[in-house]
Amino acid sequence: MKHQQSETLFARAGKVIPGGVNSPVRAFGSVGMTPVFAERGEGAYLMDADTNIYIDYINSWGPLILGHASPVYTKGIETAMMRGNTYGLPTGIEVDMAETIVDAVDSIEKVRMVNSGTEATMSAIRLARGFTGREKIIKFEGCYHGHADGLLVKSGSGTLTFGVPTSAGVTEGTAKDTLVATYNDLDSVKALFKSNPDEIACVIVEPVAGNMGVVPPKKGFMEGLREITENNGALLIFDEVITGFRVAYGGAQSLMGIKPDLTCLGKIIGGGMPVGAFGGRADIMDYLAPDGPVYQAGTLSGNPVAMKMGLNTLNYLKDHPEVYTNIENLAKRLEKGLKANIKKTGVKATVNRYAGMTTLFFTEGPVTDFGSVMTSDTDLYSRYFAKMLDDGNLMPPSQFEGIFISAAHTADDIDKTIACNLAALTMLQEEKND
Ligand code: HOZ
Repeated sequence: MKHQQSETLFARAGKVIPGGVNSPVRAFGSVGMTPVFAERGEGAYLMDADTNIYIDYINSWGPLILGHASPVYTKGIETAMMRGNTYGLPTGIEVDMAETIVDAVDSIEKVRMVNSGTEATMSAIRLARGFTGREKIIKFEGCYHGHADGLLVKSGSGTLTFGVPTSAGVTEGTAKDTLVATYNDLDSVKALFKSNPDEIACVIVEPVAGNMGVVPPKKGFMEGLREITENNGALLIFDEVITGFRVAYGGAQSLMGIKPDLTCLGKIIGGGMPVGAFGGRADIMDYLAPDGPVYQAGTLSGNPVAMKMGLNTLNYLKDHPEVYTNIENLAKRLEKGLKANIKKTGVKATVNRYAGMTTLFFTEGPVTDFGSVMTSDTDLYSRYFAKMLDDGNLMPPSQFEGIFISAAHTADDIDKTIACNLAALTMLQEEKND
């Protein structure tokens, strides 16, 4: 495949945009390639600037649950824009959106709209601190909650990909209030509560880790977090920016039967527009200004055009619960195919899956936490990525991200990918034997 146009664009971009991209993972640096520049998308397919066409498994990193350019997202959007695309005043559609979210997610009694997942987690943490009067927080190694200072400590996603899990520019003062526990290890959480009595405001967690690759929670882990936080006067925050409206309409919490105190949302709720939200118990949410002392604001928060696209998506998902079973069935089909290929070729790899979220790790597994994630062979992943790309499959350009399947993918797409995966794994095994 030729990537001439993408290379030319990347060279231009490098002169005016740091690293040539507006978000680091997009630079394809960890797979040693220049990025593919997207030209257009349709359903499960993406066309790049060189007119190469791929089955897309990045799917904008999660928002596109109905695939690219679905008319569902954009229905009535022109009318909404022509009416005025921002006011800095409250609008009826924000109330519709809040009612829809409150109705969908059991633990959310009140919700505030923001513009990104980062804003959602950052604001939820400030609120947890304001509400409890405590300063420290617990996060898990390898979990990523956006790029606010206090959360860029031993985090995942791009920070892991580029080897800066604790970012430069985060002050020691800020980092010291972020305590780091091990995912799927309740003892590590208990130990932190024991050594920091009455100091921990909240535990923030991805109910299904998706930013160190997909790592599902072990049975009892989320229940344990609920119990520990309750017993210690701390809040439990679910970061459902990825899992919200993806693994189920009511989020991962609906599948797990857990009620966090606060939930962070993003991605799908904007239907592809930059939208985030955080919500939860009314007594906590009422601590926000203007009613309470915790300040949080945003000129474009609840933007009417973004709300329209988000609501179009959520309303469709509510009316079409089969989307979730279809996506999960496709993910199961992929998982089965990949596992069979691993067995056939003897490549040391393992597949993690939760609902429609999947990662193929180049390590024998099991992969249950940051430590086991880090045993993955990222060099093998890079070679795998390049071969899959060449054969028309756009996988995430990092070992530490998940594959996203949309409602637009078909069994035929998945079968093509499984066949390409077999070719790629066979190639890797032959290279190893040479
Ligand atoms: N942080 C996102 C992946 N978990 C990547 C966002 C992007 O580059 O668009």
